[in-house]
Amino acid sequence: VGFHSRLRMGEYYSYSVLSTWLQRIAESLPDIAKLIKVGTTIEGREILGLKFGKDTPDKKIVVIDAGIHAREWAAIHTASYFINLIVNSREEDPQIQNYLDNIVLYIIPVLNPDGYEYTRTDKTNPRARMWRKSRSPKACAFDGVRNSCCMGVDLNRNFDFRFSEIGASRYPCSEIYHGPSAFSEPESKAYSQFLASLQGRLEAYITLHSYSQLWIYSYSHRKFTYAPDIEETRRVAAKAVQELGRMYGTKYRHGTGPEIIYAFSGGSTDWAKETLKIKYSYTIELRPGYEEWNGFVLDKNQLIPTAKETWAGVTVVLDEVTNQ
Ligand code: ING
Ligand code: ZN
Repeated sequence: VGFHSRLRMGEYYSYSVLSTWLQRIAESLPDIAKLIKVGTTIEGREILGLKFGKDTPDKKIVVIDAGIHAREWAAIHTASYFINLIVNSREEDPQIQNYLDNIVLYIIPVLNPDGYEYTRTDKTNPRARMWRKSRSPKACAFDGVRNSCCMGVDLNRNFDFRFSEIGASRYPCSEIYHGPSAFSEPESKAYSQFLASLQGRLEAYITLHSYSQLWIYSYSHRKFTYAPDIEETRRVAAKAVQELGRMYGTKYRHGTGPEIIYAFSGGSTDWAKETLKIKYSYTIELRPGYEEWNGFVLDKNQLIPTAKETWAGVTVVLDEVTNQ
């Protein structure tokens, strides 16, 4: 494995370093990894990911992403850690070998690279670190007092599932601005098309967020409104949070959005569950717990434990898909 195909884990990296890293992995390990381009952001960055495992038409597909929200750095680190683990531990780890042989696994570590790069400018603009949305141009709306104009769309409110119904805002200056219409944004539009292109074989979709230590499933727009396979969805989620907790004792709760946090619509997992009819569709909120005040800034010494325990939970889903 050559230059730049190894990154030390437990650190944060720029999107350009991460992109080069993904390219080098694909170049040096063509038998197990392929570089994929999901689409292009509003500022012109390529949304890149890796596809692991030899693709044959009978294999089931799992997609894992992170970084749809710019400030959720621990999620981006966790997805990067998964890539690093697959690349560097596959020879000693029979479980990873099993995945590489029997399923196709896509990992897209940064869905919103424009936003992520913006949060990395916090040295010159202290407020930037807490940016959540994309970096789409200013939109304006009269908010009752004045006409207010702001940049960015909450990409996890821009999916075509019960668009704008609940837990989302029509004001561009809101953190949870849903955008002018469903899939109005190039990032969410390209990603939905990418996921849709896998339909039929896509068995699991997992999106990593932070924070609150939650394992969330569908549907999240209304209480007591469940998606098909709810029993199976709950069973696997319960097992996943149990396995996750076995490592360091981290306590997760599982349930639909309104059951355990709040109702919202326009998110990627509900859209994927309903439109693509995938069996397992989970939003995972990583460390720290919800009682923490500013959990988006996770101490560096917690990054590797966070990623390790999350992998333990995610392997429960991967095992279900692999051994079906
Ligand atoms: N949280 C998710 C968000 O998009 C969420 C919360 C996801 C709620 C799924 C309900 C269902 O708001 C973060 N931290 O972004
Ligand atoms: Zn988030």
